[in-house]
Amino acid sequence: MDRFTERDQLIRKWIYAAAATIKESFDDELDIERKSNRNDLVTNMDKAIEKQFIEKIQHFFPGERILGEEGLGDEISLLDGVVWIIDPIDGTLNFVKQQDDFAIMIAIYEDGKGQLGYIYDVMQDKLYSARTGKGAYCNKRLLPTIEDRPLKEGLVAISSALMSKEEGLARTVGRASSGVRLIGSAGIETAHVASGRLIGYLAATLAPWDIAAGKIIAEEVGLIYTKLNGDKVDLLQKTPVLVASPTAHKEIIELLKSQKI
Ligand code: 2AM
Ligand code: CA
Ligand code: CA
Ligand code: CA
Repeated sequence: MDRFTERDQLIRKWIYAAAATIKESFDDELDIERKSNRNDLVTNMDKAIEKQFIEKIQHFFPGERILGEEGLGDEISLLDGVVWIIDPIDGTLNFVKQQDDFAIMIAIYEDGKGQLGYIYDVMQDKLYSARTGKGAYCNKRLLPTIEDRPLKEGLVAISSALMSKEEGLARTVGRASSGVRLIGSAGIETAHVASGRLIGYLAATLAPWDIAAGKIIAEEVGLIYTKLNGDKVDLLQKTPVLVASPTAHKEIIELLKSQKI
């Protein structure tokens, strides 16, 4: 058992405990605050779950740095050493409006390299996980390497922020693919690309905690995870993202170039 096996076992336990806390809160009134705009929300649950994780990490792994969306962890400007990246509730708007289609995400990077990634689709009870070099899983099922189909044979998810920024995008990508789907959780959408339900996912300005776990899982099944222009993702920057199977990825980049998006 190496040090990542121990972390893997603990993280799974912590994620299920966090999901139980969230589900138990469904009948309670939420305390909701706006962040950058009226669709960018944070609730008392986002903060409580992030706090739970941080306390556990600090207890078991004192000294390891933590980057959390709600800012209860550390200020991180370099990815040296072991860094935990946490999105306590991904899809907060879905959590508030639908009590569905939200995820808990955790990743561990070491010296900038992804090691462990987890996306837990709470209401579907599906834990997508990956350990770099050891495959990606949905619960206990090993996810096969992605089938490299052309764009026209698959469904594509687009974030609503990107849709409203680029009005023609859904039409362009929709016409070139089997169609467009919107869920509203970067984690769940990325997990669906990794499991083959979607052929690609495009999003505007995702943050490190939106990207960290999904990138590890996606790359483990052979997907290409880049910025919208095809450049490498810088994990510490907010960045537009395209994750897709290799052929579809190439096709989408070409389409975006020809549309000047
Ligand atoms: P969040 O719910 O953790 O904030 C919604 O399309 C997806 O984009 C969610 O995964 C959401 O994560 C993410 N996202 C990133 N930046 C956002 C923002 N400024 N406002 C709303 N959602 C954002
Ligand atoms: Ca948020
Ligand atoms: Ca998020
Ligand atoms: Ca979040």
